[in-house]
Amino acid sequence: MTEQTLIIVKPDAVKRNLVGEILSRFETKGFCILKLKMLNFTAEMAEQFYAAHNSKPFFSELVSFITSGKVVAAIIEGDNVINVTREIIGKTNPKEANSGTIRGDYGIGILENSIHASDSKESFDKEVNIIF
Ligand code: FUP
Repeated sequence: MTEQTLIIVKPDAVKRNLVGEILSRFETKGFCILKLKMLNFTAEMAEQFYAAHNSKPFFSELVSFITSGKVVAAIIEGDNVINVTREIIGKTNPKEANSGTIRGDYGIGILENSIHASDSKESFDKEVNIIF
């Protein structure tokens, strides 16, 4: 089924000039980049975006990190793109993510893990309204 997902290349990866390398993985997989933009998260956007984590001990670090530099957001379209993208990015913690996944190859730590991707259609609908 053709669907859409949202990815965000996070500040650690933008700072290391990995935007092209990361986006190319989605094009190589046959997915289409429908929308693309570079932006800075405000604290308000970050708090909304990560609202599901607002009671977690790492929440303030997460907001500080995502607002710490430019990010690149893209809407990606294709068959089963939500689940396939979660496989392409790998596990949340880069130390547990397989080699060949984006987080496995480029992630620095659980916070600076290079990329975000929506984990469901419901998350996509919420996230896309914050970013685009
Ligand atoms: P994911 O969907 O893989 O991005 O993972 P989560 O929604 O569980 O976490 C969102 C972000 O919170 C992660 F990208 C990094 C951060 N996080 C931490 O900093 N520490 C944790 O223990 C878990 C998540």
